[in-house]
Amino acid sequence: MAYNASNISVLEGLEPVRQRPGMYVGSTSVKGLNHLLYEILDNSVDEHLAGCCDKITVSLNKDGSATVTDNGRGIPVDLHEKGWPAERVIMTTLHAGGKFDNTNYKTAGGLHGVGSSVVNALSQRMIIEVSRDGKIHYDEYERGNPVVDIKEGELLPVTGTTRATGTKVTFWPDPTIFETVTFKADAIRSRLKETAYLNPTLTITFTNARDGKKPEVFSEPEGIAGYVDSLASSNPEIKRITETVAISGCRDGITVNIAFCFMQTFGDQIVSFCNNINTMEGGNHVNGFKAGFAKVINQYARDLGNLKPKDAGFTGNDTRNGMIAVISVSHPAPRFEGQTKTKLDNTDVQNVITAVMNTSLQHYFDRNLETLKKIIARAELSVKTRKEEEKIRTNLGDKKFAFEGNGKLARQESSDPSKCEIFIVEGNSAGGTAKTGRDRRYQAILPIRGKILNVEKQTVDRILVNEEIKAIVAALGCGFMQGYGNDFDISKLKYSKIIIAADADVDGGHISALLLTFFFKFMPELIYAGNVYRAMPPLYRVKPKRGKMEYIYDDKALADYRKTHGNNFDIQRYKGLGEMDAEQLWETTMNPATRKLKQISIDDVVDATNITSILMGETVAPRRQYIEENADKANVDV
Ligand code: 28F
Repeated sequence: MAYNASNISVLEGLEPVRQRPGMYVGSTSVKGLNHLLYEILDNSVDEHLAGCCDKITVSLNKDGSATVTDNGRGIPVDLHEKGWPAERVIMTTLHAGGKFDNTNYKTAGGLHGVGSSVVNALSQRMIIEVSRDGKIHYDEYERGNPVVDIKEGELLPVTGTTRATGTKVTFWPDPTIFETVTFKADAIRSRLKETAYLNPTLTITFTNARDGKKPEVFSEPEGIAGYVDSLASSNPEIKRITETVAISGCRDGITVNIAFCFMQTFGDQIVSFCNNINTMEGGNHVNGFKAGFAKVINQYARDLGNLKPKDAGFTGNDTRNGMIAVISVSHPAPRFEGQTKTKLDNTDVQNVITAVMNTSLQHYFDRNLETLKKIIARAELSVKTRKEEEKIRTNLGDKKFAFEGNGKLARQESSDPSKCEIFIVEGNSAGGTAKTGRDRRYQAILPIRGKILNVEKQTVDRILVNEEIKAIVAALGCGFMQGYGNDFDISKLKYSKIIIAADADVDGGHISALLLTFFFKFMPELIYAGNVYRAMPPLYRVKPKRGKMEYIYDDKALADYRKTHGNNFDIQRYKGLGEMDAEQLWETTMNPATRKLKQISIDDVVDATNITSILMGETVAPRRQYIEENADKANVDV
């Protein structure tokens, strides 16, 4: 079709997206691919937030496309002042800057539809069907270019009549842009579940045509209280202390919903959102909640006599010992800051939170004294444990809270961090082979006793704090948590790459998940700075009758290999790194020229280990649990 002048100007609008997709969807990996779906989903959620939609369906289709439908009002199709249908303008005009280039256009309601033009540009094909005014209006695009032939001033073609209203978008991601066009269904499921918790009157139905299972319905009328309950029941080893408390409030157009409960463990787990966006780096809503909660608990503790006038008050941490909380804020004009644009920067949200604390929370405690007393008792326990820590630190004298190694580290020769790598290898056998196979000029090996992490049902922290963590922290040389004269300082890191080399099996996955959660919880800067990697050892070694031996790294690659080699080749499945000899380990997993490494990003950690185990149960502050149980021994080696 001949594009006239007005099309050209609109067309140019999308060109930057295809030139630099990473600016708009973060990456062209499966994460960026899933992000396309989330952009479309967000538009339907915005229609829900506008109070006009209560059903959304998401389906991954057999032909690789994805379809999202909502029963909202339907994208407007009347002519826009540019002379084109509003839907066409929305789908072909690039709105305020890219999501990932510091200008954040995501808000609740009103601005919806802004992400769909990005999806359009990055899809080899996209079909829009709008049910509105009794008709189904149809539009279609290829790589952002309209293929439905209408002239300026004309309306979209109508392909049917309907009494329903809503929007249906089907898109085929562009394989020339994305490394893969296979959506990651699990990540989508957890996103839909999270969206359902944050929107209690919304029902989301998910169909994955590829797995032939029946549709899954995500509907969480309990809202974030249900979210807290699901987090609380995710670690069966940890018992619940209180029921789930739900409080809320609204002021100056800002709505705050908070739910929390207390568990028999240390540390807190606070998951926070603003306008359905996971504010992973926290922000003023989280800070406001922490400060407000501590103030209320201290006030009650004094009123009830738990704290004498001369006593110091509870610290914020004391009052949140074992807390699980979900904070969901809706804000008309949010500002996201931080390294990954997931920190809420608005200050006006603080006084709304304080108001909620001083009314809704106090009303609850006044009517549920038992719950309040349990929380105060947790705070008192925390103070007692802290005093034990003080005692231990003083009898440690001024000796730094040193993490001495356990003698298992095979150091490299160079002392230039920018060149050095450390392999944290699971299992002593693989550790030995790695020491032999490595390039000792730059590569250090630290074997960790993989199996011990899976030993019966001990909580991880008590195990890790004794052996593995001390050895890892000592080897990295950049300190640990704040406090104990050993503060984390990334500038002291001795390695540019920290490579977790674990088996590709379930145990290996568990080990690397635990190490990732440890790094994420106690040394997140290592992940933000991109220092953490996971070695991706091959799963198979294949040798055709005639032809050279090859390494196969995943089942998809094996399927492809079978397509070209039929079945006439020998195959060896690697169950663990320990099965390789030094030469193979070097070739497949350590040689920078041939190995495969996966650089760990923050969402890998979230995906891989499910936010729950990161901040809860398995990786609570290791020292506290250990000291709490061993405080009576004189020379506790913390
Ligand atoms: C499957 C994806 O995109 N749903 C959408 C609407 C509804 C309206 C709308 C969208 C430009 C910026 C106003 C309808 N009637 N699902 C979707 N549903 N966009 S996207 O308006 C976009 C205009 O805001 C809508 C009255 N007001 C708004």
